[in-house]
Amino acid sequence: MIKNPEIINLPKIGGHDQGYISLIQANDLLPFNPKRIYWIYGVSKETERGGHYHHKLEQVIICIKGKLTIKLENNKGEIIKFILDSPSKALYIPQRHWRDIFFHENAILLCIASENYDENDYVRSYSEFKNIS
Ligand code: T46
Repeated sequence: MIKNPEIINLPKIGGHDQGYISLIQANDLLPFNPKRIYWIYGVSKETERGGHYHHKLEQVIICIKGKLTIKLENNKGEIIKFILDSPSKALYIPQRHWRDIFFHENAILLCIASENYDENDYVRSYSEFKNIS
């Protein structure tokens, strides 16, 4: 089972002319039981979102369209950058990572989340995040 941030290569079924199906099944590639799915779209050209940390939430993120650059920082101050530029790739984000998400033009982000929305799970101040590290 995955524990660290990691790109997951998803199945890609189909072909050049008919197109493709990619998928994630709960007991297969998904390292948690999903409770919430949301998607982010209509983000202006070259915009950054995120800028927070979650105590408990785990996520799998897929870039359905376009390209995302995702920068993660863990409690030890280690920073890793990932590029999602294909709907057949997913990024697993464990708990306790600060994230900055850069949306390149017209990107659409799909998130499968382990918990329902809870503002108390967020740390939105970078200095507060560094203090709990
Ligand atoms: C992450 C990226 C990928 C809700 O009311 N319900 C929800 O389920 C969500 C996700 C958000 N909201 C509200 C809370 C805020 O007032 O929508 C507003 C923006 O939410 P947030 O600051 O979480 O948006 P992002 O795009 O910065 O971050 C979200 C996730 O929270 C985050 O964990 O990795 O999407």
